[in-house]
Amino acid sequence: MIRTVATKPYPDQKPGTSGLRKKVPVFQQEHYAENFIQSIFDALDGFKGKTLVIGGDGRFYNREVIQKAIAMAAANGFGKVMVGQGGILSTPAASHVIRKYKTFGGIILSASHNPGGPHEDFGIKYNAGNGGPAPEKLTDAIFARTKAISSFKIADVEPIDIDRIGTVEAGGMTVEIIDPVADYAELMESLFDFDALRKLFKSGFRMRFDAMHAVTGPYAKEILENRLGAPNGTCRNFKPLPDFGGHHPDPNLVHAKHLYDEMMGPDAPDFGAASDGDGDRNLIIGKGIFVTPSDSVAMLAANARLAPGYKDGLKGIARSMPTSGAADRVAEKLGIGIYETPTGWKFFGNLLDAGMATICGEESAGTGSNHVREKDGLWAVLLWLNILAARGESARQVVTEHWATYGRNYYSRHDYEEVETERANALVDELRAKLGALPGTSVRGMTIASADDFAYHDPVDGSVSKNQGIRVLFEGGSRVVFRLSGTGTSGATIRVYIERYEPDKSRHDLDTQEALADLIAAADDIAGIKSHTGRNKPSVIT
Ligand code: VG1
Ligand code: CO
Repeated sequence: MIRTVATKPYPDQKPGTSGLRKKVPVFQQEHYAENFIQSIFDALDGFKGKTLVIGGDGRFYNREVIQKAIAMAAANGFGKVMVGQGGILSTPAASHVIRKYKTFGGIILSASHNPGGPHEDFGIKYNAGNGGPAPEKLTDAIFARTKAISSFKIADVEPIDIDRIGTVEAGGMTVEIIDPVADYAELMESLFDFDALRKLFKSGFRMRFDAMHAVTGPYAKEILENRLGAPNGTCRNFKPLPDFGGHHPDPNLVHAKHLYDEMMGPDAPDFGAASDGDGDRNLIIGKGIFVTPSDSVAMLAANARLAPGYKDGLKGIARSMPTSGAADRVAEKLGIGIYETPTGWKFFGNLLDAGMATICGEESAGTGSNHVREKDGLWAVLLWLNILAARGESARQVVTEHWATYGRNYYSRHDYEEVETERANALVDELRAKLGALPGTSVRGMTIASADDFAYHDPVDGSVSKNQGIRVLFEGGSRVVFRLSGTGTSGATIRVYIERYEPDKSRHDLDTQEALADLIAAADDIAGIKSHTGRNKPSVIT
């Protein structure tokens, strides 16, 4: 029943910031998905008879690859797989299932915020037994294996009915189809004050949650409407679709503009939120006020004790390097540790496992805590709601009071998408070459204090990750950061992160782009973005 199939390596299966992401037609090449899955198994040790979790964000090609993964898990000796019904498991829910049932690990099929469909994106990532993304050591081993693979193992089994909850046998292995929402909803109930949230909605609090036709729909519907009594219609676009309705399931100000417009409109609900393709990101918009993700991390950390799950306080806060320093000020005030990691959730795992950090966040709309080992969109939304309920205040009040207490970190990210790879590389190479000469020089009247290529020394396992983003720091604490995206599937995406700290309360109501105008101009002077890319404005401004 088990076949060993000869195969040839593909040279391009290097996992990026979060797993392997490619266009669907690339994944549909002969044995492409099988090669990568076998390479994951080959890079692991000791899983014979153990359990593997499998799920995805419901995008096009999800069901096909789930069947392959089940048949390959059986052939490779796993004892059991747990699969989300319909092939659905949000990234945070998968992380929770891995942890709750103490499984060996999990395979999550997702390209997150990237679009889906026959010509759009697909992705595969592996999460380890702690529920977190494979650390770099493992992704390096997987990549090495993909370049040498010559065969894979697969069991000849009939396709499993993944829509029916229950347990079946396949290729000598147990296959359990599980409710994708139940365990996760129960976890949320253990962390947040659901009674207070029910009261909030009962009092007429109005909310809009946009699931963007992605995986969070069933979770949001169950938790917000069924369990918390938010009125029917609170959740929009809640049915996961293989092509996300033709949109990008990316909760930013471009792709969730309808939500932004509604929240800025005359009849805006009290609170608006959205999540991405695989449910790990969050967009937070209060009535008439957008909350920058970097601020959101800081505000959630500052108020976390108001939620039952965090009533004893936080051990520490971790943020990715490009994320603003707003969280640092909170950590300082709370007297707890603050850690600065490279971009990507895999770098938070050790800090969470070691109990050094409780809340982690990224500027890219990712926030999470030690309840799982992934960022978690709905968790962030529920923590915000819990804070609003406990304080009896609006999002605007929470935000403005936070700025008054800590000062405001004006912050924006400019993305230049689908730039020709050679041009993007040239920009980075040139910038790298002149880093040493920048300190002491002046741009637009601002003096550069230091410039480097960020390297991370993991305080837990001592590993070092180099070239994680170029930082240019100015005297007075402002900075610009440049890095190339590791999640795109066509050309290169250049990300420019711009930050300025403003302690003066009377200057907290400026337009963000205006407040950062001199730094934005300086970034172009320093890196020659316009001349290298041939673009005169970014594709996306957050
Ligand atoms: C982006 C974000 C990063 C995030 C990653 C995965 O990576 O910047 O913060 O962890 O996506 O998120 P990059 O390399 O494109 O900048 V998700 O929601 O796409 O799994
Ligand atoms: Co995501």
